[in-house]
Amino acid sequence: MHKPMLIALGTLLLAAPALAQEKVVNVYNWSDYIAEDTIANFEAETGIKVNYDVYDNNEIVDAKLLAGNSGYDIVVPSGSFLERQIKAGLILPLDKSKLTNLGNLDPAVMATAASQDPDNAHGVPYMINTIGLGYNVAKVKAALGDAAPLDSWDLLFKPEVVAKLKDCGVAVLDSPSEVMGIALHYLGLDPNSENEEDLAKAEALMTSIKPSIRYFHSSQYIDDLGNGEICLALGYSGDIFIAADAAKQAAQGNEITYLIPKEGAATLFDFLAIPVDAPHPDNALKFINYILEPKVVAAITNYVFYANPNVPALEFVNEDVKSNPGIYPPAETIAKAFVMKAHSPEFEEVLTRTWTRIKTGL
Ligand code: N2P
Repeated sequence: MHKPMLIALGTLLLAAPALAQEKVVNVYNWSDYIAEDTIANFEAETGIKVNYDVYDNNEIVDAKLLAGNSGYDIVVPSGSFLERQIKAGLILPLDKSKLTNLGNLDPAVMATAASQDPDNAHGVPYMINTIGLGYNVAKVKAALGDAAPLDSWDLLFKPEVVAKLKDCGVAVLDSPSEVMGIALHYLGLDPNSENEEDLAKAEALMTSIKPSIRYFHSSQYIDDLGNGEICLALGYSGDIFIAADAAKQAAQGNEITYLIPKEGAATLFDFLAIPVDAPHPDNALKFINYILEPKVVAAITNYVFYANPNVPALEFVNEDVKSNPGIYPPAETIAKAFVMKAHSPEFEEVLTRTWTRIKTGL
């Protein structure tokens, strides 16, 4: 063979894998939502390098997907957001022939998920959350005495109650659709209402407790609750358990409890999904299939305290996690819980303006 041909062949061989698919996957996930070694284990097993970025708010991902060319191969939207993203053509249908572990998922969960992702065509349920209240037992009892409504959303939504917690610190998720949905539910209204009068009532409720809220943020409360900086947070179930665990490890006398209020909590699934313009969709499928392995997802649940819908994974979930009703809620809690639905893009805009008013007071 002549030398130039050899060079040409070499170039071709080098270029071929890059064209087929670079050994890279770009993952955009919630913060504190994976085990410490998941990524390293996946890289070692597949030789695919993971670029891993995190966020703590659905709206951020939504905006990136809408803008297009996010560069991400995997995103993890909550069901209500995924529902709208699918309708907007932003999510790639799954090539299920590549997802050999899909049968591990609980058929009941898949049936529920299909209400947001028709035919389960676009998303793989990853973790199940409730949204409730986390509180510092001693601090809240000291501030409120025996009258503390320790089983109810009143802890946050009654202005005269939450005012007594202002000094020990109150935090609320910076998540307009979820928090306003919960406020509507507390008022006895439809949490998914798009009626502007309903929204005005929820806004009035939020404004009435606003003077007692130290900040709106969707991940800062984990550390702050854990180290006693704040005493009450409206937050995601697993994050509050992470705070509780950290408080226990630190042994500084802070005991954190997670409360699913008796009036009912919001419950949701986050889904692994592939953006329609993902640069490495085949690697994304490999990543999803890896997460669907029972031991892999069980290790994540054990680390971040969110329940997963993978049936054979259950035997690898630690006993104290499995038996914790805040992580794997009993049927009666699920029955009282409510699910967020997708909002119309028009209502999202109204909601965003309302939320800004609540936060800034303007
Ligand atoms: C993880 C955040 C939980 C996912 N820190 C929110 N749906």
